[in-house]
Amino acid sequence: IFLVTAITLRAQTIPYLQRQGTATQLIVEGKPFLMRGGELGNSSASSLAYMEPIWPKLEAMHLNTVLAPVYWDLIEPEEGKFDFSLVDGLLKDARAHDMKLVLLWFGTWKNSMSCYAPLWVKRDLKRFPRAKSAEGVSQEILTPFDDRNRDADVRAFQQLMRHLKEQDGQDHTVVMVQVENEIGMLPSARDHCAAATKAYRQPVPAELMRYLTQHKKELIPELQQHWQANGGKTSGTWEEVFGKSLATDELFMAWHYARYVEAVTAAGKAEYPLPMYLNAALPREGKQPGEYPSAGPLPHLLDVWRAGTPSIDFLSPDFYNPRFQYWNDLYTRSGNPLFIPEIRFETGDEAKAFYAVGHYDALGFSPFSIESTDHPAEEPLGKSYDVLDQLAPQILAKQGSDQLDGVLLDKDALEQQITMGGYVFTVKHDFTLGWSPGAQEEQWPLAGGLILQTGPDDFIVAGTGLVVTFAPVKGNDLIGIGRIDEGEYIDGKWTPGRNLNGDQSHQGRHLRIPVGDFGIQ
Ligand code: N0T
Repeated sequence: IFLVTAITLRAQTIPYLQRQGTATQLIVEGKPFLMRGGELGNSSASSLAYMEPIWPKLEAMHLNTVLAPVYWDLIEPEEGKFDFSLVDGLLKDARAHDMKLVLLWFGTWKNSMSCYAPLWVKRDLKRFPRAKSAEGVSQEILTPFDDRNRDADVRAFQQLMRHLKEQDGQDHTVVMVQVENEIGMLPSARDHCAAATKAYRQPVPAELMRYLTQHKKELIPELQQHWQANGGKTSGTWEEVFGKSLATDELFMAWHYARYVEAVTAAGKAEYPLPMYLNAALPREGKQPGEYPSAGPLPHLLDVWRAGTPSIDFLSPDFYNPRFQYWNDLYTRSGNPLFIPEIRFETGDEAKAFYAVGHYDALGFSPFSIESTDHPAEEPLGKSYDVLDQLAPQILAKQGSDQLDGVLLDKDALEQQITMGGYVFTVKHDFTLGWSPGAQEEQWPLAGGLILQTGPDDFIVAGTGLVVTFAPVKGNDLIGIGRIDEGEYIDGKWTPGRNLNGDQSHQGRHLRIPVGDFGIQ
């Protein structure tokens, strides 16, 4: 009886984050959960009928998680009168298709703007004041420098989380919540409304100064430099402590956005404490604050957001520019777990998914506008997700350890080495084999995969477009291939297909998963 009770209680715990070695994992129903996700186009979830033909597509691509917006204007059409029919419909349909949901709170800010604020907010410029540009022009952006804006969002988000607890507190269909969407100030680095300028002339808040002082040794270098370049003062106005610059404007703005978001998040978590995170639009190179959506949860502001939003669990990048490794490296500093809530849905995602999960221990991966394909069964992403689905128990068991790693290869980065279990694995792009059919092509698809150690001399290689050779860590002893089997995990059980030898292993020289194949060996 005790055992049964313990299991029942365990199954009823709300999803939460848990450290495993150097990784952070999402625990759902007591077990780690790898999100094979996709984000819906912004307006799709506003109609359950529109969603109907989408669900089978998501299933065909082997998703287990859908990122779907909840729209403030639609759930609170009149102040204080809530309509959760869309949310309830989404919960019901997600359950029917065996999908988990990550809900995106399109509240005060959506890609900088306040387009999802209800009409009763939009219309009342007096009660709900807007941010202003440096030229004093009002923007369709609710200013974070007014408690009435914040409190309106707080009340709505609170109701949403209370409703989720009531409707989903047992089922746990919703596993995480994103608070707001791509917060960022435009077209100036900071808000210039009167309240903002007043706040700007105040001393830097003690909470931020305390955080910076206490974490002085492990601050991200960009912030450290910005602070130290001006003498590293521990009190004074924003200009006294950080100097007068666009970067200081941005830092100031980030702090105030963060405080607003913290109030919203904390109020929501007090109702129903699901893991909550923020996402950011990544700036293009060479842009100054104000020219890109500024002051959002960007890597150079990581510590400011950490200090300002203790209730937020992690910060996440949205990928619409090509520097995948660069931004992931920046986002995984000082223990920030990686989750990719958005990435342009395009060729190459199928390789990046393996890399994110294997190399960065990502919580999940989620291309944007996931329903936009007409051929879901042929999508390469779906083939990766199928492999990740089969391997999830093994991957999740190894995340955070040195028995799992990932690779990402293209024409500019043809090979990568991984040291694991006393061996060096050299992983090359399949097209580096001159006889590979695509080797002569101008464009090479991305190749990617992961390696996982299952025993002293046993490894799993999974992915697409890879050729792997083996060497000892030291010396020049001969390291050979004992045996290679391809196969599948069916209901968690390894089911071998061919034994790969002869030409398939280049007479024992390498392991290969050709471009176009998605395999487990
Ligand atoms: C994303 C999506 C959606 C180098 C864009 C990306 C989504 C939002 N914003 O379709 O609107 O809701 O989070 C902004 C990145 C701009 C492209 C930069 C090109």
